[in-house]
Amino acid sequence: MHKNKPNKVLDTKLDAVSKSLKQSIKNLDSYTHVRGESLYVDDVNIRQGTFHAVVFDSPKAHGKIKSIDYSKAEALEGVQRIFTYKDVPGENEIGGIIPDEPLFAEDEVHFWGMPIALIVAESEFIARKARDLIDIEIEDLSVITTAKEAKAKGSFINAPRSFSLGDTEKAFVDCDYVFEGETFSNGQEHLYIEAQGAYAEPQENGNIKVTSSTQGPTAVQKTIAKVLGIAMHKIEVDVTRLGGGFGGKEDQATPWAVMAALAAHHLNQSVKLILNRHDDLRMTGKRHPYESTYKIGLSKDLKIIAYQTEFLQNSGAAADLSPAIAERTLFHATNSYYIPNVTTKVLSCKTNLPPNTAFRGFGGPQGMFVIESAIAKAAHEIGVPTRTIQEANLLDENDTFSYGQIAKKVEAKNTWHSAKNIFNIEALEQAVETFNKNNTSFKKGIAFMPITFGISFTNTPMNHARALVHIYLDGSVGISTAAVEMGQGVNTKMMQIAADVFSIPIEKIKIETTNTTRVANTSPSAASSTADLNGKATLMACNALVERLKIVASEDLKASVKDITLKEESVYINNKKSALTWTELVSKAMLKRVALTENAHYATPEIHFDKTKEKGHPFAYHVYGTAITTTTIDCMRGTYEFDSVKIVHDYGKSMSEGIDLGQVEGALIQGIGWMTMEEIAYNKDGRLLSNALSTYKVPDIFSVPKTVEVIPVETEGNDMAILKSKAVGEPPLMYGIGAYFALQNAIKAFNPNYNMQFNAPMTPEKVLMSLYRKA
Ligand code: LUZ
Ligand code: MOS
Repeated sequence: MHKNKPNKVLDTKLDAVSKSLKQSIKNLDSYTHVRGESLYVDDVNIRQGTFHAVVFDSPKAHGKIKSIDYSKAEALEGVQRIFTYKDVPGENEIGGIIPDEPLFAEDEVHFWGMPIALIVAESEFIARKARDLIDIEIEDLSVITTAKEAKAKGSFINAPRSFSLGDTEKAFVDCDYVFEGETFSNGQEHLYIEAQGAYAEPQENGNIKVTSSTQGPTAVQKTIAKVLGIAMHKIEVDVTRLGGGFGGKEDQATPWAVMAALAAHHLNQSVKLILNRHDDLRMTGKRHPYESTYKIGLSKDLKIIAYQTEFLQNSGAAADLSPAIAERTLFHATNSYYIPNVTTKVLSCKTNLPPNTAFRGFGGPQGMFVIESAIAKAAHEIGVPTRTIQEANLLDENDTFSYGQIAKKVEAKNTWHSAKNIFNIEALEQAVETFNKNNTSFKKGIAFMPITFGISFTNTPMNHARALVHIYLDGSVGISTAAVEMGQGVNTKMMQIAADVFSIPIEKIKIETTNTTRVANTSPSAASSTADLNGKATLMACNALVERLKIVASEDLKASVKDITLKEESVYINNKKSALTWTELVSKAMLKRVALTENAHYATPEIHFDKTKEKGHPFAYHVYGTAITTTTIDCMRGTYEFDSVKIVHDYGKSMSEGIDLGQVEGALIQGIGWMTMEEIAYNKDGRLLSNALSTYKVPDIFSVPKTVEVIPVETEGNDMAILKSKAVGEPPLMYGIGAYFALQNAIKAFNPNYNMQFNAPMTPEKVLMSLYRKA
C-alpha cells in the first residue's frame, strides 16, 4: 500500500515567517472589487476631447477586396477620420512569432472579423453609426474552416513538429493490444469579463502613453513602435489590472492598442478603443480546436508500450502563438504516463477562422485529451476499468519524457494513491455501482484524471523577469515588476514576499502598475510562471536591500551583521529586540546615503531545449495532481450534473492558500466548461454562429459540481518554485477533462452498446444521442 511521504518541516526563514500570512491572506484586490473601485481600462480618466474608435472588420472569411466606399461614413457629423493600412507609417505587421498578420487587411481578407479600418469619431455611438455606412465589395475565395480540410489542401502555418522516444514502429509489432482512433476537441471562448481595449494618449515630442488591457505590455510597446516606425522608448505602456485574460490577452490585446496609438499619433489627440462583446467575440481568436488521430499499443499486463499521434491544430488565418501552442501539445501528449516508445506530430493548419491563440493550458489540454481518449478506448475494448490502465502507467521518478527531460520529484503516483486513500475510492465506486443497479432513468459515472504540467515558457529565452523595489524614507515600500494582475492574485503574492523579507505589514507595501518604463523588455504574464519569475526577482531585490540595511544596523547598534535580523518592524540582535525600528533604520540608511532602491533580474536556471534535436530540459519543474469526478445523468433528457470533483493537488508549499484554492476551483470549472458545454460554432462560410451568450453556454453557478474538494499533497516542494509554492494558474484546468470521461462511463452504464465517442464538448444533446445510439 502506498504511504504518503512525510511532510518534512522546512527550516528556511521564509517558511517560518510566512506561515501565518499564507493562511490568512486574501486576494488584496477583493476589497476594491467588492466596492466597485478596481480600475480597468474603461475607468481611466480620459483627457478632454478624447476621440472614440470602432473597428470596421471583414464581413467575409476569405476574399479579394474589390472596393470600399468610406464616403458616407466620413461625411457623418462627428467622424474625425478613418484609418486603413495606407495610414501605417511603419510596418503593417503584428505577427509575433511569424510575420504573417497585417494590422489592417490590404487587398485580401482572411477571416470573418479581420480588421480593415479604424473609425475615429467624437463618440463611440457616432463611430458605430459610421461603420454601418461603409460599403464593401468582396470577391469570394474558397473558405477553409477545419484543420482536416486545411491539411488536405496543404494549407499550413509552418513546418510540422515531431517528438520521438524509443522506436515506436518496432514496439507496436510486439504489443498484445493495438487500438487506433480519432478525437476532436473544440475551441473555447476566453470570455474575460473585461473585453479587449486600450487608451492612447499623445505626450510631448511624439511620445505616446498607452493604457492597455494586456498580459504582455512589452509586446504592445514593441508592436506599436514597429507599426508607427518609431523607437520603443517613445512608447509607454501601463497596465493596472485586467478583468481576466486566460491567455486571450497574451497576444491578442495588441492590435487594439496599436490601432489606438496609430490614431493618437496621427490626430495628436487621445483615442479610446474598447471592443464591445459582439465585436470581441467575432474578431478575436480562441482556444485551438484539434482533430487528432492516435494509435496506442499495450502489453498483456496493460503497460502502454507504444503511442503515436498526429495532432491537427486549427490555427486560424495567421500564426499568432500557434507554433508555441503546438509545441506544448507535444510536451503534454503523454500526460502523467511513462511510455517508452512515443512518436507525436503536430501540424499547425491554416484556416479562415480568426487566428486562434493562447488559452489557459496552451495546447496542453488538447494533447492530454487525446491520450486519455486512447486509454479509455483501450480499456473499453479490453474490458477493464480505464483507471486500471491509467494506474499501471503512471510516471515514476527518473522516467524520461519524450522530449528528453528526466522526471524528478514526481508526484504522479503520490497524488493518485493519496486521492484513492483520502477519498476512499472503494466506497465511491461502490456507491456508483449501487446507484446504477437501483436506477434506470438516472446513471452515474466516475472517472480519474491525473495531470502533469510543465512549468516554464517552453521558449527558454522568455523565462526571466525583473523587479524594481523602492523603500521610501518613511519605511513604506513600492514594488514594480512585469507581473500583470488579471484576477490570479499575483500582486498579493508579490506583496507577501516583500512583507516576509522586510518583516513589515502589508499596509506598508504598494504594488505599482505594470509599466514598461519601470520594468522593461518583459515576457508576458503567462505560462503559469508569473509569480515564479517575478516573485523570484522581487525576493532577490528585497534580500539585497535587507543585506544593505543590516550593515547600517550593525554600525548603529555596534553588533555583528550576522547576528542581525529584521522582525516585526524592528531590528533584532541574536533574536533579541533592539530599540531600533524599521522606520528608524530606513532613515539612518538615508542619512548614510545608502541606496534604498534595488533592481533585480531573475532568469530560471537549468532549463534548455534544442529544437534541432527536439530534446532538452525545458521545464523548471512539473505540477502534478489527480482528480476524481462523479456525474449523474438524466437518461430521459441527456442533462447531467457533477456530483463531486475530489482532487489531490500538488501545490508544493502553497504561499497563499486561499488564492491557490481559488485558482484550482476556477481552472477546474473552466476545464469542465470546455469539455462539456462550451460549443464554438462557425458555419461553412466561416461566420461565428456562437456569437453571444445566448448561443454559447458557459458554466454558471448552477453547473458547478455540487462539491469540490481539494487536498494538498504532502510534498517536500521544489526550490525552483517561488517559496516552494508551485505555479497554479493552468495545471488544474486539465482536471476538467475528467468530466468528459465520467460522462462516457455514465452513458455506458445506461447503454451497453455504446461505443465511446471522443468528440468534445460532451453537450447534453450529444449525451442524449449517445444514450440511445445502437453502436
Ligand atoms: N505562453 C508562451 C504560454 O508564450 N509560452 C508558453 O510556453 C506558454 N505556456 C503556457 C501558457 N502560455
Ligand atoms: Mo497563457 S495560456 O497566456 O498562460
